Amino acid sequence: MPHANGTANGATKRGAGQKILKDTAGVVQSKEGHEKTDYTRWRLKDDRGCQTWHYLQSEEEIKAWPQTTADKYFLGLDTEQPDLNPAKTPLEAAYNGLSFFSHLQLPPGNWGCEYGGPMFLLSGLVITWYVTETPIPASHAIEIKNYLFARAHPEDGGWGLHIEGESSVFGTAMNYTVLRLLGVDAEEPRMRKARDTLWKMGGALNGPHWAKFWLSVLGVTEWDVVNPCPPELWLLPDWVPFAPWRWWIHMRQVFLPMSYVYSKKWSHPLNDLTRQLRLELLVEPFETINFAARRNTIAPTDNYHAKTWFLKLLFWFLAAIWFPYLRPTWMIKRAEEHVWWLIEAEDENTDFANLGPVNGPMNALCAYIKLGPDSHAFREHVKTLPEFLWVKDEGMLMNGTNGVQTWDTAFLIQAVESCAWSDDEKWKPMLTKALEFLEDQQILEETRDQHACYRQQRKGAWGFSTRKQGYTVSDCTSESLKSILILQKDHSYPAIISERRTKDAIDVLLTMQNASGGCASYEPTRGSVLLEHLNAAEVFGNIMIEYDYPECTTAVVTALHMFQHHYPTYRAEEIAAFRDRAVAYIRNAQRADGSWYGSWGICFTYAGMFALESLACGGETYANSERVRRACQFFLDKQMEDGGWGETYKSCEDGVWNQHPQSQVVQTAWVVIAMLEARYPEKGPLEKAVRLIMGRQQKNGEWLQESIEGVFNKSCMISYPNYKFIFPIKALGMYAERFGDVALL
Ligand code: LAN
Repeated sequence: MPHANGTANGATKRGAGQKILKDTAGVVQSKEGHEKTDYTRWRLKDDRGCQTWHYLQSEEEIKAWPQTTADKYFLGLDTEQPDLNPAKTPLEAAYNGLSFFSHLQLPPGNWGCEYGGPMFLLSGLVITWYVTETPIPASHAIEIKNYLFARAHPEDGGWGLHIEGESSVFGTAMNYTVLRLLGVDAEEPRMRKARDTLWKMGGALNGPHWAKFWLSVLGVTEWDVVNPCPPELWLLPDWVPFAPWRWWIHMRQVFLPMSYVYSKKWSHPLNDLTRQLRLELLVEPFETINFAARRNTIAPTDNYHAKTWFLKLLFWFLAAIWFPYLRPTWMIKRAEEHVWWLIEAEDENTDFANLGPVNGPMNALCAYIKLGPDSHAFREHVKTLPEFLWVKDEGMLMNGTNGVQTWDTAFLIQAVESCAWSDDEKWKPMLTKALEFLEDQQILEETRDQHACYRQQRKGAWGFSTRKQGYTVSDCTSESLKSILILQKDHSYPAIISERRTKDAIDVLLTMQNASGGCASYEPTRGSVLLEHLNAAEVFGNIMIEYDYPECTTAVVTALHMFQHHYPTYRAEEIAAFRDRAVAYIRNAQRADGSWYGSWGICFTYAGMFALESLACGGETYANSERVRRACQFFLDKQMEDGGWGETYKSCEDGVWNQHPQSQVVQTAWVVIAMLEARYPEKGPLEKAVRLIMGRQQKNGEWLQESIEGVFNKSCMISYPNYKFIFPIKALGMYAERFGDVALL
């Protein structure tokens, strides 16, 4: 009989920090005693898009595996890229930018990058490693600590939901815990400062649901503090309006393993360290706390989406009546079995990569609980989890997905095309490799038990990162398809993706439209917006169902448009109807002030670029559309003195434009592209903007990192570091095509 504290599942009592493997060659210690690895020893391996970082130990290894320019760039080391001929014209600037960026292409043909931003991911991973007693390399532990300290809030020493956010209980409690598990002393000054901040916010019991979940797994809090996650919801028939299969995929795939662990009430056995953590994270003595009464306490900093009274009532019923008195044993058994079946299917369908960085560690924990530390499934998880990790100048972080491979590669191809360089001998080898990568990443078959696992059609689709992860995304499929059509049909690149395979992609896209005409991200919307009343995560908005997004819709519209140009007879009527309805959705989604709200990039500048592309694709431009003129006016009103545009991430949180004090290269490029798509007639404002983009370029062709670019769920920001190359290059190319490649600097 497995014991609730998990001892029967392989965990043993101990009081130490994380088990650490000693790969410490080259590690140095500062005067203050802070360790740092030797950055010349780190290498990124990219095996068909599966990216892992390795810390080399011996001189032989170092000789056999030299550090590449890309490695050096990611690590913040000198890339030794020469100064280029100073760019005078837009195309010269694009050329210099592409010269630099081409050195970052990885051997399989893709681009990669850090995909950080969220500050709640590492904790899931490190707690999972800790409670499963998985040893981790010292190099990793050292650099995770460095990253977290580098990203602590400069004033209060805490952490927010994301790297640019204000400190919150979620960020602070979880990252503080990570540091302690990795061996940092509670009395180290930075820890004391973070703890003070946490205590001012009321301690960990004022954290959101996910914080309470992980701390209960760790054994620091009691399970009574976690709002109930009944796995029996998975037994509901499909017609039930709130059945989990209708939820947004990221929510249901997180809820899945969470409900399993919750049902087991599995906790790591208490030891000296976790006993100590109780004192550090909780402001009251553990023994005096009524955990059940703290299920809904939450600090204002963390309460982005307050729970409704309805949800609180539901939780009360589940916690006070259903779980203790009504829940039949047969139902527990069936629910846990079914949930475990779904978890196994997810593991198998993704080769243990899992949908994302939250359900990845949770599924690993479930495999450990169910099958034990020596099971095949658990060992595969341990091998695969490092694919989420990334090393940069500040240390090691956890990416928001297992990479940005397909997405950035598809966009780069389109940026080069905008410069009319697809046939240029100089760039052909780079583009050929990029094409080969996209070919390799197209998903070629459906999942096991597609319908029973509630999976969207995927044969012919592309995902955001890799084929192994294997989740259809509407816009990733579209952008990849467009890039392939550009190279294979508009230019004479080898037709390595057959006509049938492009049609498979179209078949998938045609399943993605909502009744509104818009498209969502992973699958069409499956539930009512009323489900948002069940949003229990507190820290995010709009997470319970799929919504229509101008960005995703545009990508699909433009892909269908391009495809039809080459294959006018294939499913022609359906495509035409799809396009009309999609463009009608885009028109509808415009706000009175001419803008569109962006859900995946910050914010109005991002969505405006896509929406105007959709309208242009349907022949709607500045000359013939009041709507387009309104959109251009919205941007013109926001242009800054220096010619650029800049909005902060607060635009996403508040839903209204928040002016950034500094113009941003990426957002400026988005607006230039938007206005060119709209065929805005005057050169003046665009020329000024292009000058700004060119002026910010470094002598070696690169642009430097500015503010964070991306967002999800309204409140969490995420970095897209390659955008500072891709979109300026595209904007410069489009500008030159329209207004001529004349000297501007
Ligand atoms: C992403 C990254 C890519 C992004 C685009 C393709 C840009 C978008 O147009 C569609 C949605 C998608 C695929 C997307 C969805 C949500 C993701 C996966 C992320 C923003 C990256 C990280 C985020 C994921 C939910 C993070 C884990 C957090 C949870 C709340 C589960």
